[in-house]
Amino acid sequence: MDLGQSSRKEIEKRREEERLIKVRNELVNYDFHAGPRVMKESFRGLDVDDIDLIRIALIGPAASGKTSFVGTLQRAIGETQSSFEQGTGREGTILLEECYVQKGIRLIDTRGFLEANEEIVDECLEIVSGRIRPGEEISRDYDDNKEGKPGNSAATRTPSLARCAHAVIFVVKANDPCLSDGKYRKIFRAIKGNLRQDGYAPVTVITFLDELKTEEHKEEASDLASAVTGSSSERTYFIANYTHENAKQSNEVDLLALEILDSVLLLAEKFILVRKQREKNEMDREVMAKAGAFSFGESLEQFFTRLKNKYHWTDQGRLEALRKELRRRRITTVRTLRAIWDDINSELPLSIGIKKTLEKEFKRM
Ligand SMILES: Nc1nc2c(ncn2[C@@H]2O[C@H](COP(=O)(O)OP(=O)(O)OP(=O)(O)O)[C@@H](O)[C@H]2O)c(=O)[nH]1
Ligand SMILES: [Mg+2]
Repeated sequence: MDLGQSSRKEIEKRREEERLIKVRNELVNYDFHAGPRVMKESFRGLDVDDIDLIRIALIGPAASGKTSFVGTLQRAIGETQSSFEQGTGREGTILLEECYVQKGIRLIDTRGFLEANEEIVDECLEIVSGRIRPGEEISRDYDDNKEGKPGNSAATRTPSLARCAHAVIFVVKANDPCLSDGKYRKIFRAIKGNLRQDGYAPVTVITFLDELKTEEHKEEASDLASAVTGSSSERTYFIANYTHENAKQSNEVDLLALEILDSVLLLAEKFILVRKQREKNEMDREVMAKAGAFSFGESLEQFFTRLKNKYHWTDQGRLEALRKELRRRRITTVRTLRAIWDDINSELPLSIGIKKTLEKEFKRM
């Protein structure tokens, strides 16, 4: 290595260290109420006092590295590691565990799935919605009794937004043969479809990065994982977890783990925003219905009618498809649509003209 190369490496190393210190500092001091990642004004008029913790659920096949990822994140942020891998050859996590990351953030570590069946979809939804509580066993008695359902007694409780997960991470192992044989594709699609309706936008974390030796292997793993979990490449991350065998501190690992946490926090906040807005709309509607009055403020329907007249939109089919999709996602106000526009617009049936017009109108607001 010549001198130029070695000093370039030094500079890169220093930059990485500086970035790590900055990101770690921001995350250690993260406080949803005092300084959320989204603009604080977005929450104006919404009561979020009940959200005491941001909860992030980890979901994925058995032995994909969920518990190890919790431990990795705890180490990366500078906390004492309380989560440890269970070792290979036997099933690891069985009880649902809420793991400390920092004062306002918890990771929910779950029981990995061994097979792909419909009950797993229900189980994931029960966990995410908070109907299975930390410390409870993730019961799979339907394995013995096909009539049984997961969650049993817990299914009758309806937890509040403060109790449920606010973001979801799918954890898959790079080079897992089950990713390429299609076993999990249907199950992830079903879970994701249900989660999306509830307002979640899951990300994917691919573990075992240390076993991907070349960029091509990495790309291949990313494509495979995306095809299975349905997460786009921007929402797919890699990590080489700390394990008993690989326990040496690494700035690169710490930085990767913290950057994942950072982007997931933003999604969690957007989820809270959308759900709180929905709750408020429902409450407003109830009040209005009782008072027998029309709604004040502009609903999405009124907004579209106004724009249709203003811009002389003629493509009724496209507009109707867009309205239908927004109704399906239960987005009913202009404010909500505007807040999550950047995240969802690529998934909406939009013509270039409608997209441009909407963005122009959002800018004006
Ligand atoms: N090389 C390598 N090994 C890993 C990585 N992540 C996890 N492991 C190993 O994979 C095995 C399973 O890890 P766990 O963290 O227990 O997996 P899990 O998803 O929590 O498993 P369940 O709780 O059974 O669903 C352990 O032997 C870990 O040491 C990684 O990034 N690289
Ligand atoms: Mg585990």
